[in-house]
Amino acid sequence: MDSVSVSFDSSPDSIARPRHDWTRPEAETLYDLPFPDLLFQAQTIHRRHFDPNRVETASLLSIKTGGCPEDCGYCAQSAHYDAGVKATKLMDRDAVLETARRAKEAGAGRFCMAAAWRHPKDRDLDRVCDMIGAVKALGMETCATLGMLTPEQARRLQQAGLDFYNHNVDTSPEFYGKIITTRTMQDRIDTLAHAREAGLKVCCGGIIGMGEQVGDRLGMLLLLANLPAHPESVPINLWNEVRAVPVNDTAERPDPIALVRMIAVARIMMPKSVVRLSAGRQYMTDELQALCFVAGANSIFIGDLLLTTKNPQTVRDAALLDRLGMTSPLDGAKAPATSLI
Ligand code: SAM
Ligand code: DTB
Ligand code: SF4
Repeated sequence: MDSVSVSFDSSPDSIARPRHDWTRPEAETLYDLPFPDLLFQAQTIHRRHFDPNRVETASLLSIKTGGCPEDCGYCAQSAHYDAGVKATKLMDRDAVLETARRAKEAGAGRFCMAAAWRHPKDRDLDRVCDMIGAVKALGMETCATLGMLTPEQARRLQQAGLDFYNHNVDTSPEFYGKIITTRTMQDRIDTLAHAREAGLKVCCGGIIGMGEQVGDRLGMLLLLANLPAHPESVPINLWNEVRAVPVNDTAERPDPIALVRMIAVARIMMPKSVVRLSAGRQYMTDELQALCFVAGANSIFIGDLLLTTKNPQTVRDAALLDRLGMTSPLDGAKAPATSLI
């Protein structure tokens, strides 16, 4: 690997055009850089494209929980496992809108509506489109994650005012089959293409800590960075523990330094993408989160509940960002909320 060099062309042309031809040896070379060199490279690139002192905030709402026919081995909402999550029907529009209003007041810039579906039925999509229009009218960015989409469904969501579609690749192509059998990686890539072709911005990332190797984490980043267009948003989730799901048999909490290295490599390979430190912040110290921000993470979920699992309290997030002298939409929030639900 010593013979591989990764060039950091600083010409205006290279800054304007992110690469889509990353190789595994290049990703490994970056990952293995001495930590100060890696963070310096990541910070340098981060500063070209973003305010380095600012993080975005998004809030999540599970608009339809549990009973999902998919067998994702990490997920509390799969009907294949008994994680103790009660299945619910699709929420009604007014309840969703009220939660979005409170999320905005608490300092969320984006509102992400999640449903535990393999794919939406057209009848349900009508209702979700209605919710999207109403949330958008509050002046928030909108995101939805509803499972696989047809090209037509993606177009309808875009026309309803949806800004982002979240659909994760979850892990490397090689590790994928150990975690999910009911949906292929190609199915996911097809849905991402449908979202993209419909004019939606793409939010796509994955999970670490499920027992994968560092090579798998880099394999996931290579897949994302070599898509025809980089996802505008890249969520990096640390597996949030859920009982009675298969991932319990293989899960291993990653070394915190390995997480920072991975964030830094994501920042370098996808220089213009917002990298979200997503699930799993409940296990992270303030110092680790601070290092992740230095490495190029620039978005978080706020609110003490993600979908079925915990997230740090918004007051703690606001205090951390304040101690770091960083800005976020939390600064303008009316009152720091302890719960958004
Ligand atoms: N059902 C839809 C789908 O999977 O396409 C959308 C919701 S699903 C919960 C969205 C993503 O959340 C998953 O793809 C996975 O990356 C992440 N996720 C789910 N459970 C998680 C857990 N326990 N810890 C960390 N991330 C998780
Ligand atoms: C993403 O990558 N992380 C969010 C969002 N996209 C939908 C979901 C995290 C879910 C964590 C597990 C849970 O709360 O059930
Ligand atoms: Fe269903 Fe999404 Fe959970 Fe997979 S991650 S089981 S598709 S809710």
